[in-house]
Amino acid sequence: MKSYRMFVNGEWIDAKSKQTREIIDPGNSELIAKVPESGREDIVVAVHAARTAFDQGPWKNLTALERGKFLFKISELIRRESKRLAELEVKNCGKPLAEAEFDISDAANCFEFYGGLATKIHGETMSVPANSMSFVVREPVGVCGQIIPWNYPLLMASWKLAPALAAGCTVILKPSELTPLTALELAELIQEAGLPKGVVNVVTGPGAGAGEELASNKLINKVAFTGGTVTGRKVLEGASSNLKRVTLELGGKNPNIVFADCDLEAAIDGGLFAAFANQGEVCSAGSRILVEKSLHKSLVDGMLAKINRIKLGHGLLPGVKMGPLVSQQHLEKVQSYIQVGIQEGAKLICGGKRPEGSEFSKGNFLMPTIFDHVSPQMRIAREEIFGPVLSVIPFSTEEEAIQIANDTEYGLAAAVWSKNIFRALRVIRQLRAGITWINTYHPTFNEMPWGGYKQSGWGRELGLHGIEGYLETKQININLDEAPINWY
Ligand code: TXE
Repeated sequence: MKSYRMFVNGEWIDAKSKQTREIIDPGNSELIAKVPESGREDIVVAVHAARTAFDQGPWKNLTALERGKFLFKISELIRRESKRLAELEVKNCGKPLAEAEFDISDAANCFEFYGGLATKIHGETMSVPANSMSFVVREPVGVCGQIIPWNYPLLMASWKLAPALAAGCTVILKPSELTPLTALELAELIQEAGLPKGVVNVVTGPGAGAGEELASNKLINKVAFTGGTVTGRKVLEGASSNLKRVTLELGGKNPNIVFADCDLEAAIDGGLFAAFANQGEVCSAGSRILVEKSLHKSLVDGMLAKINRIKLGHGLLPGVKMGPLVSQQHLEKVQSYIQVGIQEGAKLICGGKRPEGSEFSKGNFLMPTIFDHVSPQMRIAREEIFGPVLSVIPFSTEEEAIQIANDTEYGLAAAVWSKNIFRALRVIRQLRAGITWINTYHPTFNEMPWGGYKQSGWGRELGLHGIEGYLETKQININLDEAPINWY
């Protein structure tokens, strides 16, 4: 058991209240760490540090190349520590080791991508009258509050920090109170990389108090949030205090549309991976499979034949493909949705309960669950469950598939399986979602924008788009005539 402190203004400190929170391994209920439980007053201290570092510090005045080199260094240190970070991620949030290894490597890539992008932030010039010059410069938006969730702790920290730092911003990052450990380890690496004090501050604490202060504090210029849609709305309300810039990456109820002319084996595989990777605790999870009626039975039978290959267990055990849910409370929420599905009359065809065996008794395990014959109006087809629960919804025509797919308040991700490229692209163009796939599910790249339509959020992370949210735009007009204009 390790006792952590939090990283503020280049120093490691406790919460003012001295309160701590116990961090539990969701796979065996063991106490793995204690972290400071900060409140509003601790956020205020961190905000002052970030404000001073932005207003007076050297960070924003470094050349882009110098900032970029810091990001390359952070990337290198993440790679050096990748084994330890991956194992810690598994212990803290439950995911299988292979998935955590992927996340850590992706986090390193993210810092590298934005390290390179730092030197490619350019302004504009325009054609103007001969007696003037006019151009546009991009400047860092300022002090950023960043609030992240528990499903991809280090990766989400990286998606938030890397573009902000590349742009020249300073940051107060708050990881989820459930999964703060790899963010604190990252802060140590950032310290080792030698960033000036106050540029990155990592504060641990709950949404109530600490998170609310980050959203509403008037010295903060921008808040970036990933989490549930209900919380996103509260962050937005808080941000209205000073009309700070806001980006939101929220939930999804993503349609994975399977046409009869697809490669069936690939769709079976892709359907399971879409729904059950990371225990289904993924905003972009393919939690609704829409299947053409003529393929319905074959797809369902195929998934049932393969589902036992999803080996459950503690994420550090060899061969495990699905770990525990992040917390007892979250497990109960997902279980309650299974009861809702049964009551609504959907047909539970596998899972729906906790696995048997003493090795599972102390963790928040839940079997991968599939409901068949789900109607689009059922709650399990409309609400984000954020666990290993898949709804199968049959459809008859392409038009009906599109209609069902778009009949949701969310618009994060969507996929189409078909060998007919005309149909696949035609359907994709009709879907109201920000991240889409054809004949695959989940792969995404640091170079590509991530974010949703409708209530799945505001703005985009990653890629060239991802840095936009951390930049202001200033026009500079220069008069080349020395004489007064004599307007009056
Ligand atoms: O997330 P929250 P929770 C969805 C998923 C899940 C539901 C609730 O459906 O079941 O959200 O999960 C901080 N002001 N997603 O409760 O509350 C909190 O401390 C400011 C989707 O764990 O959204 C944490 O750091 N901050 C999702 C972060 O917000 C507040 C990932 C996320 O917590 C706050 C996770 C407040 N009032 C859950 N309240 C995705 N899109 O990937 C909480 N927080």
